Parts: sequence; C-alpha cells; structure tokens
Amino acid sequence: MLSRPSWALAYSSVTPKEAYLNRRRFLATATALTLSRGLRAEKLDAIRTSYNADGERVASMRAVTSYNNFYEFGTSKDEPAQLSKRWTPDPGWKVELSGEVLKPKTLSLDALKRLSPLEERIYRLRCVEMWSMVIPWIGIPLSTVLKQVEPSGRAKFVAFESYYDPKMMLSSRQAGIQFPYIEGLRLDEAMHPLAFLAVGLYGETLPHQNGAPLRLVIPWKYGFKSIKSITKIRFTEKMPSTTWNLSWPEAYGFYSNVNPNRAHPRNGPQDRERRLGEGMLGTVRPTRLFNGYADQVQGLYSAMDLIRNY
Ligand SMILES: Nc1nc2c(c(=O)[nH]1)N[C@H]1C(S)=C(S)[C@@H](COP(=O)(O)O)O[C@H]1N2
Ligand SMILES: [Mo]
Repeated sequence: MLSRPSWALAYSSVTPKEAYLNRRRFLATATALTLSRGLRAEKLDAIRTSYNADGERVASMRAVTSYNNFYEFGTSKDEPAQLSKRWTPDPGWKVELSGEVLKPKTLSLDALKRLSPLEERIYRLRCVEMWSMVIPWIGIPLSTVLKQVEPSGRAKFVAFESYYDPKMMLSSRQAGIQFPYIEGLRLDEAMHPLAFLAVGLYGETLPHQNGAPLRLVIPWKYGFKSIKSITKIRFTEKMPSTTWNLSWPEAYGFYSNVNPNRAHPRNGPQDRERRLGEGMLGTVRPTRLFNGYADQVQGLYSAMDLIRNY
C-alpha cells in the first residue's frame, strides 16, 4: 500500500544544521506548550516520506501553534491558542462517513489512525491572507479513509464538517462566518495522494488550535480549505457549500487553488507571500501556482480556466 522510498528524508535531515539545533530548542518550547494546554500531547511515530517541501526551512513550533486561524475560538491570530485550552476534544472522537457510499461507516479516531502507517509530511501552507508556513504534519492520506466506504457511482464531491459546540465556541454572528465550519473537494481532488488527514504535527498529536484531533491538509489550496476538527465526511453528487464561499462567493471560490495570477478582492494581489516561522518577521517570496505543487496536481485541472474557476 505504502511505497514511499526509504531514502526519503525527515525534516530533521532536510533542514540546515542551525535550524536543526533550533528545532531542539523548539522541542523544549513544545514541552512547555504541551504543559500549558488541556490535553496532554502524545508522541507519534511516523514513517519518513518523500513529501518534504523541497528541503525548505520548517516553521518553528511556536509559530505553528501561536499564529492560527480557527474562528470558532476567535478571529485574531493569538486567540485560538488561548481559547482552545478550555476545550478538550472528546477522547471517544468519531468521524462519520456517509452519503453516496456503498458502506457507510463511523470510525473512531484510533481505528482511523490504524488504517495505514502514520506518515510525516512537510508541506507549505499558504493562507489567502498572504502568509505561509512550512509545517511537519503527521497523518494518513485522505484516500486511505475514503476507500473504507466505497463511493457509489454517483459520488462526485466530498463534504467535510467541523465539530461545533456553541457553548465553547463563538457564535456564527460573532465570527462572521457560518458554523459548523464546512468545506468540500471534488472527489478526484480528495483522492489525490497529496490530500492528507493530519492527526499530529512536530512529532506529537495535534494541538487544539491546529484542529485537534484531526484536520484536513490540502497543500495546493489556500489554507481555509484545510478544515479543522473534522466530525463528518459526506460523499455527494452536487458541489457542496463551503463556509467562506457562503460568506463572500466572489472572494472565496470552491476550488481556491493557490494562484498568483488571481487577486483577492480584499487582500489584493496574491503573487507574493510572507513566509512565517523563520526569522523575526519572516521573509517575502513569490507565490507559486498551486503553492509549488503544480507538477503533481495540475492534471486535475487541465480542462479548467483557473481564473474563472477560482
Ligand atoms: N474549522 C475551521 N477550520 C479552519 C479554519 C477555521 O476558522 N475553522 N481556518 C482555516 C484557515 S483560514 C487556515 S489558514 C488554516 C490555518 O491552519 P493552522 O492554524 O493550523 O495554521 O486552517 C483552516 N481551517
Ligand atoms: Mo487562511
């Protein structure tokens, strides 16, 4: 099933020595952060893969866990880390797989983690707000989970839904977007080998603010497609609604592939980004089509006008 070459590198070996030494310090920070959040982080063993962001420098643990978008816990970058501490994902977390499938199924988190060996994937994450980070995720391919339920011939899309508890989280009115947070992919996008379900990062279970206990990571699309704290996965015949598309359709399309050639109506041109988590302020660099994953994913869109089908 898994045929990643064994010569592939883990992030500790693709980052320069200085970064590696930094990483050791970050691990100390990570331990401190672990103590300060509700759920005890567990170490996760993962196999190395060839998905390693071309050896780009990995963002610090601090950046990854303190600068977040998770509107359920606040709309400023520092709030998710603070406010998600009072929430603990149910230890009996389940993911419901339903819709256009032959065998609907509800999987516990443990069952899901056992479907295939956990992999470490170092991906670029590009937010439409023009910042990006390189993050060492741990998880399994999304396709591994989707194959469990055998999509029917009518299934063309996959819809995802986040956990929502109005007592612990902002209301839709406070956040300005619809909750529960929902996202979607075309079925062939969802089955692509790069589409990933993360259960951890930096060698440990996911911090709450990063979407515990499991979240999507779609590295060639803007960050808002990478939905956090997933409870439901539904196969559909029609294109599903998505939270940001509902709030402002002209700004947030269904596809939302990273595209330096299409400006965002509020955030402006998308041809540059600030890479966070390296240095004090990060470094500005050009944004690449499909966030640098074009060679792997452009085949999915060969018949599409990428400006019109944003
Ligand atoms: N449920 C939920 N998922 C979400 C969001 C959110 O507000 N709620 N924000 C999205 C956005 S805009 C981005 S950029 C990424 C950020 O992921 P990170 O905080 O782990 O870097 O999560 C995405 N997933
Ligand atoms: Mo984002």
